Amino acid sequence: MRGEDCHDDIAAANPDAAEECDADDIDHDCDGDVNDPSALGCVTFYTDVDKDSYGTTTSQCLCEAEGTYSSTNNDDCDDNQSGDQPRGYRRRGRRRRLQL
Ligand SMILES: [Ca+2]
Ligand SMILES: [Ca+2]
Ligand SMILES: [Ca+2]
Ligand SMILES: [Ca+2]
Repeated sequence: MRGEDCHDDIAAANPDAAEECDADDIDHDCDGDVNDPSALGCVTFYTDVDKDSYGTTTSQCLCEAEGTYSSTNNDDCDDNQSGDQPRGYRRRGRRRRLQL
């Protein structure tokens, strides 16, 4: 089943066309999604959950950074969201003895 032409004024956009990355957010293949993953001209982005600009090996080819797919490298060896090192222990305030 063929979809209808979503951009009748743009010859490069029709249900048989391949999605292309473009600055004008044209839905080239008429699937309702502009600049789909793996579109022509896409760039590989890696997930960077802790936002230190170093990504992991989880990747998608996208037209632009999207969500956690924001890094162009996969150099992060530790991409945990909390940048803090785990504390060994927490000092507790002294408990007051309750006299009964
Ligand atoms: Ca068209
Ligand atoms: Ca599309
Ligand atoms: Ca497009
Ligand atoms: Ca990271």
